[in-house]
Amino acid sequence: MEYQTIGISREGPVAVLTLNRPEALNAMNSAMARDLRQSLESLSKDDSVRCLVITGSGKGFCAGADIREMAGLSSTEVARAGSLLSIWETVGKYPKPIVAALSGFALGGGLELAMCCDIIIAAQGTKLGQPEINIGIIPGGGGTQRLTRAVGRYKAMEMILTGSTITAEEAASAGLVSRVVPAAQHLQEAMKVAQTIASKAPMAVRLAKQAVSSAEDGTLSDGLRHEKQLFLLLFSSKDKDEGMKAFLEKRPPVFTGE
Ligand code: DAK
Repeated sequence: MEYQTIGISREGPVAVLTLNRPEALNAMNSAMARDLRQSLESLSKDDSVRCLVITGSGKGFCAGADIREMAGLSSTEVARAGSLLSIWETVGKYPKPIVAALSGFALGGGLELAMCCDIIIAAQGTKLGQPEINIGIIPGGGGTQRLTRAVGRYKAMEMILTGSTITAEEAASAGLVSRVVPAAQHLQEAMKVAQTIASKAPMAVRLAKQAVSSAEDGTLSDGLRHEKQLFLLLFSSKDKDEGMKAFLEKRPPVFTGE
């Protein structure tokens, strides 16, 4: 299927979604949110897709929600803007792993989108921030919660209350990005990580993502209980038999997803 605001390509088991409104620094408007949501839904049903990469075309990842579109909206209209409202939730709850490949700008809703992904690779020179305060609003796509969990209260408060940006290197040392790579190599590096993930046992990948995600949701004891259940579940998978057998036989495993 063709979308107007995003591009989709495949490299074997990895699907790449490219935010594609470079004339507006890939600002997320409702058409893009709808395209992204529909493409994510259809990729979630395709078993041959094991991992996704989200990146941006042109000068950067995403400069946030589209201010031109939001400027005239009332709170009731924003609350009714279905796709825009749910895109961060859709990505945040996505069952397959998603790697965000950042360059240029990851601001506002763009940074919130990256924080909904599982791994964030940023090119040197990327600027990250929650500048909503500069236009009289606050983060609404999860930024106050996810940023605080990622970097702690004090760094998050500084970013959100001042609206100032931080560099990719500062973000990496604060734990906000997984890794900083040389300029223009973000997509290539994200693809390498995604291909590595895609080569692992699919059910183990899926449950590992679930288990790590639950560390953010509840108490430590709930999380440990959940991890134990998922861990035991994998002992009834064929891929566990294959993975361990392959190790003992000193050969690469052949995973089937069962
Ligand atoms: N929206 C619309 N257009 C944008 C844009 C944005 N967020 N960011 C950039 N553009 C457009 C610019 O207007 C300009 O278009 P033309 O004037 O050429 O037509 C073009 O992209 C290039 O931008 P600049 O000329 O400004 O480029 P510079 O390199 O000088 O500056 C910049 C780059 C990223 C520093 C600057 O463009 C900038 O400050 N942009 C705004 C960043 C921002 O404030 N982002 C936060 C937006 S608020 C929701 C959940 C979440 C949200 C909303 C709803 N719900 C649950 C409903 C999220 C809200 C936000 O993200």
